[in-house]
Amino acid sequence: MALKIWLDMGLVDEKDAKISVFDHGLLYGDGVFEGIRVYDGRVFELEAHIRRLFESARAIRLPISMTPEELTAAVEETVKANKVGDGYIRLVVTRGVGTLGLNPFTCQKSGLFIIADKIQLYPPELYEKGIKVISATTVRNHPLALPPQVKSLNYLNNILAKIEALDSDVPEAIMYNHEGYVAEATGDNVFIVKNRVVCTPPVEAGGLEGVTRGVVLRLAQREGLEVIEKNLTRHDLYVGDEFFLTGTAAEVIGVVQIDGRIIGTGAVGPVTRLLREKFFRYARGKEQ
Ligand code: PXG
Repeated sequence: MALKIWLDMGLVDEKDAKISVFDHGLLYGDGVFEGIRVYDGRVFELEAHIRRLFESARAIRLPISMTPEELTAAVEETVKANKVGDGYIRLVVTRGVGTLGLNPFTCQKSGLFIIADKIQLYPPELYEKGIKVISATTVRNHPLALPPQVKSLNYLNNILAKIEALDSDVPEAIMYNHEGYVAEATGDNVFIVKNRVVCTPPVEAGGLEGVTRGVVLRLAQREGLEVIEKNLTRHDLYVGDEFFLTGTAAEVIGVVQIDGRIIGTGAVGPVTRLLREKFFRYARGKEQ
């Protein structure tokens, strides 16, 4: 079924949802976005995603043509118009149409579109068995270059690491920062469990402040687990009892091997399973 797309001011048919080849979002990757889940027709953590979008935009001096309240209503309307039950929203703000040349101020008006569609799920056995990952040689962007907290349209840094993963026949790569500490995966945040303590790198290590990460940290605390944010080395990943990734696309997924080293017993661990289960109950509104 053809989708209804929110384009700038309102909903249009998918066939009419077109943007200019002069949009700097396309010409320079100049823009910001959010990827958001819908569970049972309810938009997951919309407030957190809208807040992060506005912060990303502020950081790159990109004005958004709507208020956070108006944008929230536009997202809800797009979800309703497409009758999305379980799905995925892509909310994109581009610098807009300008002249050739990278001066962003030639763009008179930022562009905005919202896609609400079905989600392509990973095969269930991947979650059961866990995934293998590698350490990428591509270093995560330096925070004084393009801060990884900005969810920008320029994903080449992550894509180069993803290519390394795919070349090694694994689905994900772990990215390290310029100091050698774990930053994040290409589209997910990193967690380990060691002696029942749940550890994740602080945002300053060079990762996106993931919405899923935030939810999982809260759920882990609620379960009475000790939770700490601290710098992790590659060695820490190798010798953790459990290892998992969190993100809008992957949700909570166990990692059972990295760079040929088996993690823990080689199976998805009990804390990962517990947090995954709690995450779903929370996402589907079965637990507050
Ligand atoms: N790090 C990076 C670099 C990301 O892009 C995350 C961490 C996890 O953040 P959230 O807020 O999702 O828990 C992301 C999220 C896609 C897609 O289409 C990518 C993301 C989210 C949704 C869809 O590839 N990245």
